Amino acid sequence: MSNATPLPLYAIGLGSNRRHVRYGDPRAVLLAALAALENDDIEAIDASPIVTSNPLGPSRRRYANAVALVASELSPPEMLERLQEVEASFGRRTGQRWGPRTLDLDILLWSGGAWSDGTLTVPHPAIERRDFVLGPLRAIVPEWQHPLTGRSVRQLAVRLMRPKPVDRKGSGH
Ligand code: A4P
Ligand code: MG
Repeated sequence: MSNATPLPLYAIGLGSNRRHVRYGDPRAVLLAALAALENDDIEAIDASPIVTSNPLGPSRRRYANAVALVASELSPPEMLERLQEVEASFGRRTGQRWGPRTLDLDILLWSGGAWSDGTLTVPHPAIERRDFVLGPLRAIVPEWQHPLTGRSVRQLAVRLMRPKPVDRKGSGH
């Protein structure tokens, strides 16, 4: 088989703020999820260190987050379906938005560019506001350019960390 055309790449965000009965604490959940992501259609290329942070939103449990770089020919909707299967296999409960979850998998970036179809938006619209996404992303793909703004992950991370001229409290997500 020829490898002339490189496979498209995806950056997948992983988050957990609940123990799993078998795998253990959120860190262990993410390590298990990284392994579960790989299959015939999805090749693992790299994974970031795991970071922990306070929850954004109403949940009170701390999160573990990481980013995986994978290669796959799946389309974004096919990838989303696959991620939702993995979430379900980890006992993800649906219902409460932003509630505690054993495993949350988001498509952050896709080398094919942008995708938007009503149920799926790629790049993930909240990337630029979330240090728990940009930190791990920067550790593995600092030069990846956001297809809509042309800014690299490194630039986005620097922008987010830069002190704001007016530090308004409770400015939302
Ligand atoms: N969807 C649209 N675009 C995407 C995409 N790029 N990747 C749709 C994945 N899904 C996407 O997601 C709801 C629907 O979003 C999906 O069915 C899909 O069609 P969900 O995961 O079921 O719901 P959710 O996660 O509760 O809501 P949402 O808005 O996706 O929340 P987020 O953005 O995932 O944030 N704090 C810390 N510290 N760390 C975290 O990881 N995560 C959240 C949840 C809140 N606070 C957090 C963290
Ligand atoms: Mg999600």
